[in-house]
Amino acid sequence: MRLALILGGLMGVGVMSAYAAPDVELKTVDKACWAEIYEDTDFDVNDPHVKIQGPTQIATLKDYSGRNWNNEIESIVVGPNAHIKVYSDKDFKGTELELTPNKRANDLSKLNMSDEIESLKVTCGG
Ligand SMILES: [Ca+2]
Ligand SMILES: [Ca+2]
Ligand SMILES: [Ca+2]
Repeated sequence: MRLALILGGLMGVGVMSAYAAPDVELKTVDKACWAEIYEDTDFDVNDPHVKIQGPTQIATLKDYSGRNWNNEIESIVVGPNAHIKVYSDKDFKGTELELTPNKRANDLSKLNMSDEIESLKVTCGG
Protein backbone atom coordinates (compact mmCIF):
# COMPACT_ATOMS: atom_id res chain seq x y z
CA MET A 1 0.00 0.00 0.00
CA ARG A 2 2.73 2.42 0.96
CA LEU A 3 4.77 1.45 -2.13
CA ALA A 4 1.80 2.14 -4.40
CA LEU A 5 1.45 5.62 -2.93
CA ILE A 6 5.15 6.37 -3.45
CA LEU A 7 5.03 5.19 -7.06
CA GLY A 8 1.93 7.23 -7.68
CA GLY A 9 3.68 10.27 -6.26
CA LEU A 10 6.71 9.77 -8.50
CA MET A 11 4.55 9.44 -11.59
CA GLY A 12 2.76 12.62 -10.62
CA VAL A 13 6.07 14.45 -10.40
CA GLY A 14 7.08 13.11 -13.81
CA VAL A 15 3.91 14.37 -15.46
CA MET A 16 4.20 17.72 -13.74
CA SER A 17 7.76 18.35 -14.94
CA ALA A 18 6.90 17.34 -18.50
CA TYR A 19 4.18 19.98 -18.65
CA ALA A 20 6.30 22.56 -16.85
CA ALA A 21 9.04 22.61 -19.52
CA PRO A 22 9.88 26.32 -19.78
CA ASP A 23 10.56 26.48 -23.51
CA VAL A 24 7.36 24.89 -24.78
CA GLU A 25 6.22 28.14 -26.36
CA LEU A 26 9.48 28.68 -28.24
CA LYS A 27 9.23 25.25 -29.84
CA THR A 28 5.71 25.83 -31.14
CA VAL A 29 5.65 25.40 -34.90
CA ASP A 30 3.44 27.73 -36.89
CA LYS A 31 1.74 25.21 -39.15
CA ALA A 32 0.60 27.99 -41.47
CA CYS A 33 4.09 29.46 -41.91
CA TRP A 34 5.85 27.62 -44.71
CA ALA A 35 6.73 27.78 -48.36
CA GLU A 36 7.04 24.87 -50.74
CA ILE A 37 9.56 25.01 -53.56
CA TYR A 38 9.41 22.94 -56.74
CA GLU A 39 12.16 22.15 -59.22
CA ASP A 40 9.66 22.23 -62.11
CA THR A 41 6.72 24.43 -63.09
CA ASP A 42 3.11 23.86 -62.03
CA PHE A 43 3.99 22.33 -58.65
CA ASP A 44 5.04 19.08 -60.32
CA VAL A 45 5.23 16.57 -57.46
CA ASN A 46 7.01 14.09 -59.74
CA ASP A 47 10.09 16.29 -59.66
CA PRO A 48 12.00 17.37 -56.54
CA HIS A 49 10.01 19.56 -54.16
CA VAL A 50 10.39 20.43 -50.48
CA LYS A 51 8.36 22.27 -47.86
CA ILE A 52 10.35 24.87 -45.91
CA GLN A 53 9.14 25.58 -42.38
CA GLY A 54 9.31 29.24 -41.38
CA PRO A 55 10.64 31.40 -40.04
CA THR A 56 13.99 30.73 -41.65
CA GLN A 57 16.74 32.28 -43.72
CA ILE A 58 18.64 30.20 -46.23
CA ALA A 59 21.76 32.06 -47.41
CA THR A 60 22.53 29.47 -50.04
CA LEU A 61 20.40 26.76 -51.61
CA LYS A 62 23.50 24.91 -52.77
CA ASP A 63 22.90 22.04 -50.36
CA TYR A 64 19.38 22.38 -49.04
CA SER A 65 17.54 19.27 -47.91
CA GLY A 66 20.14 17.04 -49.55
CA ARG A 67 20.31 18.55 -53.02
CA ASN A 68 21.57 21.54 -54.96
CA TRP A 69 18.60 23.86 -55.40
CA ASN A 70 20.62 26.74 -56.85
CA ASN A 71 18.98 28.08 -60.02
CA GLU A 72 16.47 25.21 -60.05
CA ILE A 73 13.22 26.52 -58.56
CA GLU A 74 10.40 27.10 -61.07
CA SER A 75 7.27 27.19 -58.92
CA ILE A 76 6.45 28.08 -55.30
CA VAL A 77 3.44 27.78 -52.99
CA VAL A 78 3.30 30.11 -49.96
CA GLY A 79 1.50 29.09 -46.75
CA PRO A 80 -1.41 31.11 -45.29
CA ASN A 81 0.75 32.86 -42.67
CA ALA A 82 4.03 33.23 -44.53
CA HIS A 83 5.89 35.66 -46.72
CA ILE A 84 8.80 34.50 -48.81
CA LYS A 85 11.52 36.68 -50.27
CA VAL A 86 13.65 35.04 -52.91
CA TYR A 87 16.94 36.31 -54.33
CA SER A 88 18.72 35.59 -57.60
CA ASP A 89 22.10 35.38 -55.85
CA LYS A 90 23.32 33.79 -52.63
CA ASP A 91 23.44 35.76 -49.36
CA PHE A 92 20.15 37.56 -50.16
CA LYS A 93 21.67 39.54 -53.03
CA GLY A 94 20.74 40.18 -56.63
CA THR A 95 17.16 40.55 -57.79
CA GLU A 96 14.62 40.28 -54.95
CA LEU A 97 11.07 39.02 -55.29
CA GLU A 98 8.50 38.83 -52.50
CA LEU A 99 5.56 36.43 -52.52
CA THR A 100 2.62 37.03 -50.17
CA PRO A 101 0.51 34.57 -48.10
CA ASN A 102 -1.36 31.91 -50.09
CA LYS A 103 0.44 32.92 -53.29
CA ARG A 104 0.73 30.12 -55.85
CA ALA A 105 3.40 31.04 -58.37
CA ASN A 106 3.04 28.22 -60.89
CA ASP A 107 5.66 29.52 -63.31
CA LEU A 108 8.41 31.82 -62.07
CA SER A 109 9.38 32.72 -65.65
CA LYS A 110 6.37 35.06 -65.55
CA LEU A 111 8.16 36.90 -62.74
CA ASN A 112 11.60 36.66 -64.37
CA MET A 113 12.79 34.35 -61.60
CA SER A 114 12.70 30.95 -63.28
CA ASP A 115 15.75 28.83 -62.39
CA GLU A 116 17.34 31.93 -60.83
CA ILE A 117 16.88 31.66 -57.06
CA GLU A 118 19.93 31.00 -54.86
CA SER A 119 18.80 32.24 -51.42
CA LEU A 120 15.55 33.01 -49.63
CA LYS A 121 13.87 34.14 -46.42
CA VAL A 122 10.58 32.88 -45.00
CA THR A 123 8.92 35.15 -42.42
CA CYS A 124 5.75 34.45 -40.46
CA GLY A 125 2.74 36.70 -40.05
CA GLY A 126 0.19 37.96 -42.54
CA1 LIG B 1 8.37 17.62 -64.54
CA1 LIG C 1 14.16 23.82 -62.59
CA1 LIG D 1 20.95 32.89 -59.78
